[in-house]
Amino acid sequence: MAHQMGDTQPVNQLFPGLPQFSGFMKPCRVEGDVQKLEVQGVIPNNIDGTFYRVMPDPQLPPLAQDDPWFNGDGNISAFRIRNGSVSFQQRYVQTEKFSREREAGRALFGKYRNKFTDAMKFKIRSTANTNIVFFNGQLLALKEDSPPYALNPLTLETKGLYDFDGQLPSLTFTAHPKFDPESGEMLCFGYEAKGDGTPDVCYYTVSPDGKITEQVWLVAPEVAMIHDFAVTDNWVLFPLIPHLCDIERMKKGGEHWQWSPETPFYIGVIPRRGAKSSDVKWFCYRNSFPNHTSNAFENDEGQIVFDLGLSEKNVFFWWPDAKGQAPDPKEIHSNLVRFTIDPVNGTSDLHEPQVIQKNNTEFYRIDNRFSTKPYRHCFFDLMDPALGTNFTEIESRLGGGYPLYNALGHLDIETSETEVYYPGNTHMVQEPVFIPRSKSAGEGDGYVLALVNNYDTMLSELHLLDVRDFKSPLAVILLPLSLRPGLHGNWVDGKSY
Ligand code: V55
Ligand code: FE
Repeated sequence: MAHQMGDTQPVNQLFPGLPQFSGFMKPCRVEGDVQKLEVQGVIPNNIDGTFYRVMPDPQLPPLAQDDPWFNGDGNISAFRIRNGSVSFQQRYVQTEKFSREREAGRALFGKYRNKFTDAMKFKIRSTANTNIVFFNGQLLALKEDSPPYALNPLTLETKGLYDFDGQLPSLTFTAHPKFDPESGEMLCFGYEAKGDGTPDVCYYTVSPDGKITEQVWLVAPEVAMIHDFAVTDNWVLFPLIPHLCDIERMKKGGEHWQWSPETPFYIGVIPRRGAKSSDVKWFCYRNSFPNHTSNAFENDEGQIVFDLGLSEKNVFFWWPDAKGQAPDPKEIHSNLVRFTIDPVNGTSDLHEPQVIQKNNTEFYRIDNRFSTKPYRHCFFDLMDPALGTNFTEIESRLGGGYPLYNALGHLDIETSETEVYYPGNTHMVQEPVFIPRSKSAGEGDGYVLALVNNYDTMLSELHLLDVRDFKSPLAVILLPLSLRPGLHGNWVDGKSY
């Protein structure tokens, strides 16, 4: 097409014609609200609260053509459920990146976690696109390369970057903080905590009123990604993903991460309270990819029981190894496994873990009242092609860039039985959240809520399940638009805000 007269610098106003920007992966870019979403079925009146979740959702075509899904701007969805009705609200986190690019009307931000590829100097490179948690009266929008952004939970307005009133010891803050169900503490860490390419890890805890309490600095054996972690009553575990950072590669415009098939899967373990840097023990298992954690706790022998997803292959296939090799996404499987670790007398080589759910699963969620404690119930996304998904019909609408799951699972760890909720032949599920039936309900007694992509209507739906009757939904809540696949979200009880 011809440029109009007077155009000096034509700005690209089209997203690249690549899988990660096509089909259901088409950027949503919507901000606004919809009152009283359509509801098929009935939402119980005792459900009162908000489901917050975040999706990477580039507001503008990226500088890098093949920009990965993980680099999009964080756009927060809030589903407020009360008296059997649902209202929907969505708003971008006003990060420095988002605001500068909005002002310029074009992308200025370069590659994923590579500041050397930016078109301007950013103080903070957070895209705030990975998790949204509620703590001490505000929402925190998280990206593991930066401090959190604080948001107003009622309006989703961005208040600004949040450094805990100057107390934040690390340059970075995990996207997967844990919450002690009894003390209300938030347990956190940052890796590359002294800047890009540094092996430093900082573990820190925050009291319910926002005071930093514990603070321990560690040095990791590699500059590796530490995406999720786990905590027990007395220990903290850091699983290192064998994706390594090389600052020299970054300076040449390369990727932040490269898969390293030679690197073992390390787990760093430190005491939860009063630890010194020298207390860290590094345990090793053969090269594999640690996915999201389910939970960890201590058994009667004082050993750590650590449950997480584990894959033999490089799950982040868009960041290949040094030879440029990466697995076919269809061949990436993750199983829920259980490592048993003796933090005091154990040798560095870990025993073979027990597979506690053998299917291809991810995005494990629990009844958070049992976080850090012995637990029995685990909810997750599951991919089982035998369930009947019509892949030929939906192939062209899936879009690319992330693994897909076609069902939700509920594992009873005591009986080893899994119940499956299969939403339909043209549906894929996003991460579930668990909602307790009441404050006094037993573990796992409650509801499960998850966003579902409907590739027939090309619209999003929220499916609400009762754990007591997991196979069919209580309610399907219909959205008038499609929400891009997201990462993480959390349920916040209506009495909290
Ligand atoms: C993850 C997601 C990220 C990221 C690092 O799911 C790890 C894992 C959406 O961004 O930057
Ligand atoms: Fe995650």
